[in-house]
Amino acid sequence: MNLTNKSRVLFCVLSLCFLASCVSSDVTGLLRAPRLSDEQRAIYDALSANTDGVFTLKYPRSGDYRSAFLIQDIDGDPETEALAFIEVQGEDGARLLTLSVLDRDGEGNWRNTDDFTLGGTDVDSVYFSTLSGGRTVFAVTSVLSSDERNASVFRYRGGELHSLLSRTFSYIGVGDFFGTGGEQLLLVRCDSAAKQSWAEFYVQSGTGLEMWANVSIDSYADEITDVTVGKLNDVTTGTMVTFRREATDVYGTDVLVRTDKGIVNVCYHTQNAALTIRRVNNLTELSNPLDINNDGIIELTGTVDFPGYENIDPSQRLRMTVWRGFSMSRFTEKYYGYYAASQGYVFFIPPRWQGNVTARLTDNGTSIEFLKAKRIDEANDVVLKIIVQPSGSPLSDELPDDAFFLGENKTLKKSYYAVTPNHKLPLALTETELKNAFKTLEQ
Ligand SMILES: [Ca+2]
Ligand SMILES: [Ca+2]
Repeated sequence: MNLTNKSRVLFCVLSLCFLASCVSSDVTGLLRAPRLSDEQRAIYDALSANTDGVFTLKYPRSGDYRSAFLIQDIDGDPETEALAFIEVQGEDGARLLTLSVLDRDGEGNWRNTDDFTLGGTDVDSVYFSTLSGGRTVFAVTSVLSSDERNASVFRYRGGELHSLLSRTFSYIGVGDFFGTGGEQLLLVRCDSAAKQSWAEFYVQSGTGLEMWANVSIDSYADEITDVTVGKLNDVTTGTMVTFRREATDVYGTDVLVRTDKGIVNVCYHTQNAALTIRRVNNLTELSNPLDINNDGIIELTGTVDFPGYENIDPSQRLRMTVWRGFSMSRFTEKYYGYYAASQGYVFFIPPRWQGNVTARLTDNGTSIEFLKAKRIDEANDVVLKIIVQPSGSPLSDELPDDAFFLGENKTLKKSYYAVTPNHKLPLALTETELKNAFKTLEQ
């Protein structure tokens, strides 16, 4: 979005916030509103003329476009058109969520040209894209119920709206998902009853939309929680779809890449699937695919128990995150670590600790102690404690004088200190090892 459009949208939001409060009370007063531009007033009048003045503005709940009026060029002619989201009363008294398109006539006056009844009660979000075609198409998503949304995709040509697609979905996105240079529309759809999920990619064709690729997603996925697009290695851009399995605390990520056989899910029904499973609980946070070492390549994540937790109830197990790279259809381990997104940092387990050191949370979960493996209850074997302090506050009395400053997360205003109770323990880390292992996660 360029600055001009941004200011337009902002203006619409400001104006329409005002409009919304007046729409059912005093239209005459509204027309005298000094903040209403001539264009805004003309569009509002055209909408009123088409609905006998009985309508309610509906604001998209999320996304980049939050106004009930969107002024955009949607057909490729030099002029802008207006999309309006309103609720009107149908003949049987039902409330109809309606997309109304307004355009200028030959004399430059705004008038309604077409309407479309969207399913559902509220507009969720709006997307504009050329979808690898010459001209803009747009998608409007609407809320059908608390857990169901519908996407409608349109093209506007010759003064008419053409509906190209209408489908329920779990996730919608528009972007260049595989580094091909053109944009696709992605709908991920989960049918948990049938235990089937799909990632459907659409592009524009001469007559409408065509499905560019359709890939199966994990059979147990029932909610899409994250979609990350990025480089998996020097030659591959992939789309990583993170899902929750059947409302449990188990999450996984399917990795979609473009091959000479088309778009392929390298995790589906392969051994790779288990490597992206994350089991989260009150002690273990969910880690999404991320470029954890800032080299431009995304790392995929999985979880494993810290040593010694194997026989403890799963809800009480502290788990390590494993970061893996992807190349030649295989995942390879890169790092193990304690991922503390809410505290704003990650601590990578040094290689000589692996299998030899476990961990436990202390101080209401804000601090972590690392200690010799299989001795979770032995306080004397703590080789490192990481303490989180609010930045800028006087240091806690509990922080020893020799605490080592690890870093600061300026976004979260937190500072991190390493305390090594016994430097003589063979597993104690040097300052260099500490610096290499610690990383803040700036938002
Ligand atoms: Ca136009
Ligand atoms: Ca990386």
